[in-house]
Amino acid sequence: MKISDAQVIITSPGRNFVTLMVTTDDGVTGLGDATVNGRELAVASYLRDHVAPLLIGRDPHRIEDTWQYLYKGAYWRRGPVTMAAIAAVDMALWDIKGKVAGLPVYQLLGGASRDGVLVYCHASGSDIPELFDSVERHLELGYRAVRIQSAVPGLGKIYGAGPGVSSGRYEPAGRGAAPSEETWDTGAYLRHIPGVFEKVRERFGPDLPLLHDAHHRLTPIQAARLGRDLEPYDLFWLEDVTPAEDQEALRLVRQHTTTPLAIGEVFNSIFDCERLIRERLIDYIRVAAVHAGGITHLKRIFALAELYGVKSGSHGPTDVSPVTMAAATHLDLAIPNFGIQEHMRHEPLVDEVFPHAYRFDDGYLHPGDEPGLGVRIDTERAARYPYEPAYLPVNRLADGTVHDW
Ligand code: KDG
Ligand code: MG
Repeated sequence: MKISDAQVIITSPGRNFVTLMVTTDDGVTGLGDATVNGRELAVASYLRDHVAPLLIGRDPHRIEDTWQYLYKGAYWRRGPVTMAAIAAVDMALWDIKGKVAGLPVYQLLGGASRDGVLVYCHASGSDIPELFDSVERHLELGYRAVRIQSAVPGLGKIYGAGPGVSSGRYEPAGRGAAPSEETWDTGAYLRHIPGVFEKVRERFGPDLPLLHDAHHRLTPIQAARLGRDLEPYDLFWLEDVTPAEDQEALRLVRQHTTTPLAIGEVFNSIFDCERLIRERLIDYIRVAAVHAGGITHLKRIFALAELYGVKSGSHGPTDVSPVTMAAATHLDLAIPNFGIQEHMRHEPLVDEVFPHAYRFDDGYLHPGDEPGLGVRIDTERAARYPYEPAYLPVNRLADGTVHDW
């Protein structure tokens, strides 16, 4: 069996997705996600111009060898573009292997270690009543863990919360030639957020697992204070408190708080997480299959994490495609140190372009039992939605300084 074709498909059913479709000489196809939000065309070019031609004629069953070939063989290692391209190939080859074996990918990974994958949803609001409505709506849908985001008085719309942001949606601020800009004030945020959690706990009780994302916006000492101030509200995790490239920052945060810490959605290699895991500076590692080298590399990261009592918490926003959600769910079902999986519902149009076997039921995701990853792409529908430039917003302080997020 040989790879005979590798096509890059860019589609924008409400938002952009880059998908690799690998085909073998006996007609088996595999899909991989290569979407890097706001930088989609860079990965598409990397795949089309530099990777697809190298795949032709290769044995699709040699997943590890192909991974090493694309990683070590390129000389230029790591980085979101390279690792998303490798991830797409990797997912597509696991998909093919599953289809050839007649087994869902989780069976190839050792079989199910649990019956379903606990997920958390996103609730947000401009004010407390809107936030409560959002939490209630998600609980009615069956979610058993909820991430809480809130607008901050005095600030306008901030990423993922605030006037004009419908809860559950977490998209780029708009499609256009340039990113929109938002204004940020860490002091106002730190004064507001603990009160939000106090009210949420009063309303929804002590048992509901609650999470929060600080989007890398705090200094270490600010993050330490936030973690300490949130301790009475018993968070499941506090995510991305400091800029992720500064691994040492989390040591300081750790010294001041017992609030569990999670980070990793912007990581693309085991080397980005190794110190955080080995020195037990975090509790959950949040790498995504698409941004960190696919199933093969995530498996390696989670195996390292297992040694140190760190659990998985894969990134699963709407800007990763259903192919990544499927890859994550297969892995989550199989690994021993699964923690939780992020789950934002894609818009119905996205699910029409990417029909999938994974399903949400009563707070849990299950990958389904179709051979391979269990996701298809409807190429005719995909072609109806051409690429549109879209960017994440840029974050500035009141004086105009560009700020982390
Ligand atoms: O593309 C960026 C988004 O995926 C990210 O901002 C979402 O922070 C996020 C999350 O936790 O889902
Ligand atoms: Mg996040």
